[in-house]
This record gives sequence, C-alpha cells and structure tokens, in this order.
Amino acid sequence: MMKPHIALLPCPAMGHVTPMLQLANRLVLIHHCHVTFLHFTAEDDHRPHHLMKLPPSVTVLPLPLADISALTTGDTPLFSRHCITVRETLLRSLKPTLLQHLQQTPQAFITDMFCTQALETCAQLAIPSYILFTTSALFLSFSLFFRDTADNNKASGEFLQLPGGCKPLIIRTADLPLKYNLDDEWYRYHIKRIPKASGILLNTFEELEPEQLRAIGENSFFKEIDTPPIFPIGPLVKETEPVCGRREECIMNWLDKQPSGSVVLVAFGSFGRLCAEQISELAWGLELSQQRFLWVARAEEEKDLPEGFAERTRGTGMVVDSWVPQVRVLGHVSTGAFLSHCGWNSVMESVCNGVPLIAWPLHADQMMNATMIAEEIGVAVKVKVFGREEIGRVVRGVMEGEEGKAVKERVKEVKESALKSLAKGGSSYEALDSLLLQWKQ
Ligand code: BUP
Repeated sequence: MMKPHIALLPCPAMGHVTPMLQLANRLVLIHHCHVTFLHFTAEDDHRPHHLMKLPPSVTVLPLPLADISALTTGDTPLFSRHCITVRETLLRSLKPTLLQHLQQTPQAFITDMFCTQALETCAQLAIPSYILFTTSALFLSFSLFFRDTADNNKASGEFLQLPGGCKPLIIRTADLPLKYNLDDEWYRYHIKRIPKASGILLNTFEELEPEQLRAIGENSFFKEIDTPPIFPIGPLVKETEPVCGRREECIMNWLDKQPSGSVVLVAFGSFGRLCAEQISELAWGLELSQQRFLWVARAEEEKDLPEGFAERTRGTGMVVDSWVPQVRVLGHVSTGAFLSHCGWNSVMESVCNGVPLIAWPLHADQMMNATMIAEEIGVAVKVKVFGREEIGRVVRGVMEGEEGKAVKERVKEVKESALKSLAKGGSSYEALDSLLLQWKQ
C-alpha cells in the first residue's frame, strides 16, 4: 500500500517549529508516512539548522519569503513585521509552491495555528486541512469562547466561566491575555478560521487536560460554533538534543559537576525579556534562595545584574547569554526545578523530564498555563508577588521544602502518564493513529 503523504507547515518561530518537527518525526518513524515539510526561507537560509533534525526521507520544501517593504515602515514593530511576513508569504507563495512541487497530492495538510491562511489555499486545491494547536486545550477553549471579540464584556468579574464537560472551566480574568492581544492576528483572523479545518491536533494529552478536552469535544457550545474534531496527540517534545559547540559543552560539563537534583534552570523562552528591575530582583531572589542555578539571560540583560553578583555566586550559579540545549538540561540528573515563563513547550518539556516548575509567566497564554499547572495539575508553584523575598522563598521551597516534595511527586506521575500516552495503545498514539486511518481511506 502507498504511504500516506502528509504536508506540514510550521510558523517560523522556535516554539512552533519544534512541535511540528516532532510531529514530522513521529509521522515518518512511527506511522510510516511520507512527509513534506514546508518552511519559510530567506535566500541565505535555505536549510536552517533545525531542519537537519528531520529524517532524511522527509521532503523539505522552501517557501520564499515575501518582500514586505511596501507594507511596512522603519517604525513597524518587529512582531508586526513577523506577522505580515507570514501572512504575505502564505498569500503569495503557498499555492504556486504546492502546485509546482507536489507531485503527489497530500492526503492531509497540517498547518500551524498562526498560519491559517493555508486553510483557504488547501480548500482551493481540495486538500483536507488540519491545524496544529501548539498550546493548551484550555487556551483553545478560551480562544473559541472569545472568537467574537465584540463580546469583551464576557470577561468582567474575578473569574470567567467557560462551558465545560462535567463541570465548567474556570479562568481567572487576571490571567487573560486580552488587554495585550485584542488587536493581534490571532484574535482578528486565525480563531475565526478554525471552523474551516477538518480537525485540530493539540500538543497536549488526555491525562493532562481531561476536563478541558472533554469540554471542547462534547459541550454543545463548541459544537454550535462549528469547532472541528479535536485530536490530542502530545506531548510533542524532543527526545534527544545534541550538544553543539564549546559553549554548550561547558554548560553540560558544569552541570555534570553539580549534585543530583540541585540546580534550578532559569529561562524565559525565545521571546521573554525581563526589565532591569526584574533582572535585579530575580538575581537577589536566587541568591537568597541559596540554591544552585543555571540562568539563561540575554547579553543585554546581564548589565542589570546586581554589583558583585557574579563573584558571590561563583561556583554555585552560572549565567549564560543566549541559548542552552533546554531539553538536554531538563533531562540532566543535576536539574531539580525549572523557573520558567511557562511557554507551553517549556511546560511540556519540563513535565516530560519529571522536573517541577516555578512559574513566572510574562504574557499571552503563559498566565493561564501557569495557573493551570500550579493549581489544577499540581506540577508547579507560582511566584505570586514580584520581588526578591518571594522568589527566594518559592525557589527554596520547591527545592527543599514540603511544597517541593508534593510537586516533585506529582510531576513524576504526570511524566509517566505522558510517556504512556505516547506508547502504542496510549491516548495520544491512538489519536494520531485514528487520523491516519482516515487519511488512508
Ligand atoms: Br530560552 C531557550 N534553549 O535557551 P516556549 C529556549 N529553548 O532550547 P516561547 C531552548 O525554545 P511562547 C533556550 O526548549 C522550547 O522548545 C525550549 O518555547 C527552546 O516559549 C522553546 O516555551 C521555547 O513555548 O514563547 O515560544 O518562547 O510562550 O510565546 O510560545
């Protein structure tokens, strides 16, 4: 029988490319599909580093980046430029690229949640299309509930009640990203296109968000707004990660020398930036906690570290600028906790490695993720008040205190259920397999 042919389109941002790469790996290596992996490319990055992680049989198809100079000015913020580039590239390049290069029409086209323009192209070419939703089911239910942004007054009061499964889903209004995001492309366009998809694949798993998934799958509210069928197929997390170059080797060598479970990884994702005051309070908080740490800071953030911080923490702490192999660090025996912005990939990577989180969310879905993993799932403790004493108390509590014991035990259980969900017969394996059965027909 011919292998099913699946085309994948990630949004060009690290937190989105990574889960799509894992999906590609799984489709090829476990479910024996032929995969075409589309990617946004400038002339000088024809095959970016991360694509090297794909199995050699995957066809990599570059989408030439649109020239957006006529649509932007020097003042256009970086994030808006990014959104315009994605939109214009899809509108101008996707259809001709598919028509020119795809000899065999794919049985399915899976596009990132921020590339929903592709759903229209697929409809024109009669290709069944799906969305890969790269964050939680809770955020999907919230997004669908807020699909009509004219209904902002849905979010008054302390709590917001979303239609649920057995019980309603409760979200704190303080955790909503609305005030930052109402004008962005997600609320204006992408959510509204969701009903055009034949299904939504989610980077979560049944055992992690049972109520949230039941709500979207079964509650009449979501049916009435034409929510497509959902397929929780996560966690889509890298299984291994190479150590690249001398700098990363130094980091791993330092970790090798630390006692088991003694180091707090501190990282705020690919977009997270702290202001000068936050950097200073975090540094004092880490010192007060008296714990070992590995802190991924930016070069420009390091100038805001308190005077003498490097000397006082020499030997027990390491501040690195730019990037660490995060999954490898989380999998290292010396790592005992992860102080994180709670981007969904970071949450899943921590959980899959059995590492409890210290939640310091910054924006977007991160506040909701943080509350859910702390208060509902029980694998994290939240930093509630911004300041050195609270940071010191929470970090020390997770590493040494009673609170820490509870989250450490719970995260081990969740890790086990994550692994089970991915194995043959597990919920995520079967969800992906059920899609393959449809695609093979
Ligand atoms: Br920092 C850092 N190394 O040093 P999230 C991050 N990562 O591998 P996002 C590294 O980037 P939003 C580093 O493992 C994860 O896969 C990390 O994704 C990797 O946050 C990814 O956690 C970060 O989803 O923000 O994308 O930065 O919340 O907006 O998705």
